[in-house]
Amino acid sequence: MMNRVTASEIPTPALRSTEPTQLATELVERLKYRIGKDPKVAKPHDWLTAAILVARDRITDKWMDSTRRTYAIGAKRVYYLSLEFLIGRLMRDAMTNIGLMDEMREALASLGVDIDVIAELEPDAALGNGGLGRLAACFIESMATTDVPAYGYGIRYVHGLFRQELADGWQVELPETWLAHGNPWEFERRESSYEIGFGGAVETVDLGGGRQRFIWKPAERVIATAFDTPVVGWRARRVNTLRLWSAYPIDPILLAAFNAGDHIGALRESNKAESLTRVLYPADATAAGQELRLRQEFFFSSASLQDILRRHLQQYPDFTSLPDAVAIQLNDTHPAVSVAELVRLLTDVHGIDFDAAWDLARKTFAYTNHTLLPEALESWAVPLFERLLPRHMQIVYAINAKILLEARNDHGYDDQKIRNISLIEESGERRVRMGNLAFVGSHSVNGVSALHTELMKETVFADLHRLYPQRINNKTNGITPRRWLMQCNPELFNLICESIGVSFEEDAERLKQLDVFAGDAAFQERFAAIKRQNKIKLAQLVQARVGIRIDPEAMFDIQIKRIHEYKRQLLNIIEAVALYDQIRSRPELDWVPRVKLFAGKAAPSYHNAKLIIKLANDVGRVINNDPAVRGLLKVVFVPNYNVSLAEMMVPAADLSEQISTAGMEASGTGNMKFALNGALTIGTLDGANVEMRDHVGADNIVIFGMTAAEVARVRAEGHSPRAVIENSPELAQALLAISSGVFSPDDRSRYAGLIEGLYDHDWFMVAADFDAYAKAQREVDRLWKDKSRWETKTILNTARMGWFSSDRTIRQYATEIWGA
Ligand code: NBG
Repeated sequence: MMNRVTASEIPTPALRSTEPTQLATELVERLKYRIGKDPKVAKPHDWLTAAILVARDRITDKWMDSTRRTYAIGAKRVYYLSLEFLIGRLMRDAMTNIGLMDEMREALASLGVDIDVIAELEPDAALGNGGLGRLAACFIESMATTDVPAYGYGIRYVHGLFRQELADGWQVELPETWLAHGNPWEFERRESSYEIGFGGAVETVDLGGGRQRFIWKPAERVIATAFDTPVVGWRARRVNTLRLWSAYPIDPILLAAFNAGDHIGALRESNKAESLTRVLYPADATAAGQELRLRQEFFFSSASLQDILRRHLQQYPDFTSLPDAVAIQLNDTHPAVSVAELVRLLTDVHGIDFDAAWDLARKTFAYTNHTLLPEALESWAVPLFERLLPRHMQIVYAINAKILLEARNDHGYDDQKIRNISLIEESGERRVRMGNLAFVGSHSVNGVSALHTELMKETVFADLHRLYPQRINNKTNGITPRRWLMQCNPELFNLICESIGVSFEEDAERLKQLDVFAGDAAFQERFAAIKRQNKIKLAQLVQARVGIRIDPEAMFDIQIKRIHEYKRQLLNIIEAVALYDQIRSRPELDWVPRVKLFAGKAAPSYHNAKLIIKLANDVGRVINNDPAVRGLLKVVFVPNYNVSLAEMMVPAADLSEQISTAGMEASGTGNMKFALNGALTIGTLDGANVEMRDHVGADNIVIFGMTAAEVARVRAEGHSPRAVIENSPELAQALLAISSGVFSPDDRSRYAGLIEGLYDHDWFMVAADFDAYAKAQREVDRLWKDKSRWETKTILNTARMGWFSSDRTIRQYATEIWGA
C-alpha cells in the first residue's frame, strides 16, 4: 500500500485570477497560439473554442487536485458504466459551476463578442436517447458536486442521436455531427489504450490436479483509446473524469494489400474497427438486438474494466482489496457483459481461481434497472454470443450452474422457478438474459422510483428476489438543479436567491423556505412575470422554427419526451381533438386558451411512434387554421427535441403532461424538471409521479386514471375497449374523426389501423383512461381561471421539489450501495 497523507496536506494550486481583463488577455492568447487566429479575423466558432479553452485550463487545475486527493487518501472510486451520456451543451454548465460566467461575459464583451451568441453555437453532445442517458449526465455532475471520486465510462460516438426534421409532418432522420468543429473539452489519451478481442476460440491448458487454465485466442482485435472530459461540480469542489472510448484498428492500413492494388481492401480492417464507435443506436426502452450493439457493449465494458484493474494495481498489491477500493455501477443491462469479463480478466489474465473471482465480482458490481418493458429486456441469441465471446459463454454457463444448483439444493426451487431465474432463456431459441446476469453478478440491484422498485420485486425479478431478498433496493431518480433551474431559468433562480438567500444551492431541500411566499400577492406577480418572459422566448423560438404564432397569454401545455405508445402522446392528441369539437359546438362557453406543445423523437423503426408524430402535425394543421377555434386551441409539434430545446421549453410550461399508462414509466425525470420550474403536473400514478404527489401535496398536482394495480388486473381479466368507447360520446366522436380522415384528407385511411388498435385491445389503456383524463383537463382549466390559486400551486411545486435533486439520489447511492 502506498503512503497515505491526509487531504489537507495536499497543496491546492494557486487560483488563477478571474478578473475580466485577465480573462480577455487569455482569450486572445488561446486564439493566437492554440487556434492560430488573429482576433481581427476570428469567427464566432473560434471565440467559442477560445472561451472553452480558458475555462478548461481553470478546470484542469482543479481536476489534477481532485485526482491527487483521491489517490493520496486512498478513497474508494466509483465507476459509472453507461452506454449513454446525454450531456447537451457544456459551456454554460462548466462556467456556472466554476463561478466564471459573469466575468467571462464581460471579458468577451470587451472583445466585442456576445457570450450568448457563441453559446448557441456549441453543439449538443447527444450521446444518449432519453431519460437513461440524461440521468447519467445529471449523475456525473452530482457526483462531482457531492465530492464522490468517480469516473463515467462510455463510448465516444462520432454521431450521437440523429437530428430530426419534419417533411410534411413525417419524421426524417439525419446524421448528427457534433464533432464537426472539433471538441475543445476533450483530451485524447493515446497512452490509455487497450486491446479488445472478438471471436476466435478458447484453449484449455491442463495445470494438473484437476485444475485448468483457459486462454482466449480472439480472431479479431481492435484498440480502445480513451478521450477524457473533465466534469466539474458545483463551486468546482471536485472535478471528475468522463472517459469515453473510441475504436481504432490495430493496423491502420494493410500495406501489402494496398501495394497489390487493392486500395479499398487495404482499409477494410480500419473501417470495421472505426464503425464500432461510429453511431449511437437510436433505441430507447427497446433492445437494439444487433451484433454491432453487442460488440459496442463488450468493447466499452472490456476497455473500462482493463483500465480499472490497471489503476487498482498501481495503488494496491493485488485484487483482494478490489471491492473496498472500487464500486462499479452498471447503468441498465448494456454493460452487463462486464460481469463475465471481470471474471475472465481475474481468472484467465491474473490467475485468480474462479470462486474467488466470482466473489470479487459480486462484491464490486451493482446494477440499476430502468425498465420493466419486456421488449427492452436485453437478451442475446446463444449462437451469436458464443461466436463473438466464446470464453464469456463458458463463464456464463459456469455462473449459471452455480446459481441454479444453489437454488435447487438450498432453496428447493422447482423447474418453473429454475426456468425463471436461469441466465439462459430456454423457451424457443436459447438466449442469454442480460438482466438476470446483471442481477446475479451484483450485490445491489436498484429500481429508479418507489413504485418501479416494488413492481420489479413482483414481476421480472420475482424469483430472483425470493432467492436474494436483500438485494433489490430503491433509489428514486433526481435531476441536477444547476442545469435544470440555475442555468435554464436564471430569472427564477435570482428571484429565489433574493427571497430566501443562497443556502438552497448547497441543499435543494431548503427551497421549502419558499412555502411562505406561496400566497404572497407581490411574490406571485413576480413569479408569474418570469414565467411570462420564458413563454415569450419560447413563442419566438416556435415562430422561428415552425412558423406558428402562439400567444404567451394562453396556457402552455407541454409534453416532451421520446415518442412511445406507453407514454401516451396519443391520449393527449385525442383529447385535443375532443376539445376542438367542444370549442366549435359550444362557442358560448368560457374556454381557456391553450397551446398544446409536443416534441420528441421516435425510434426510426418504430412505426406507430412515427405515425403519432404525423398525427400531431396533421391535427395541428387543421386546428390551428380553423377560424371557428378563434385561437383558443393550438397544437404544435416542435422538431428536433434535445437537451438544449428542453432547457427552453421546461421553464416556459404552465402544465406538464406525465400521462403514461400506470406501471410502465419506471420513473421519469422530465416530470421533475417541469415541477421544479413551477409547472403544474397532470399525470397518472406512475413512476416518480407518485412520490412527487407525496412531496408537493395532492392539492398541487392533478392526478387521474387507473393505478398500476388496476391496469394489471384489467389486463389479466381482459377488457372491452369497444364498450368503453361506445359509452363515451366525446371519445367516440374524436376517434371517428381521426380514423375517417378528417385530419388526413390526402390519405383518409392513414390512421384507421392506429385507431382500430384502441377498439380491439387498447393495451396502453388510452380508451380506458380517456374520460378521466378529459375530466382532469377541465379541472386544470378551472384552476387556471383562479389566477391567485394557480400561482400558489405553482410556487409550492418549486418550493417542494428540492428532494428530487440528483445530489440527494447520489448521496443515497454513495452511502447505501457504494460505501463511498
Ligand atoms: C428510462 C425510463 C424512465 C426513467 C429513465 C431513467 C430506459 C430503459 N429507461 O422512466 O423509461 O426515468 O430510464 O431512469 O430508457
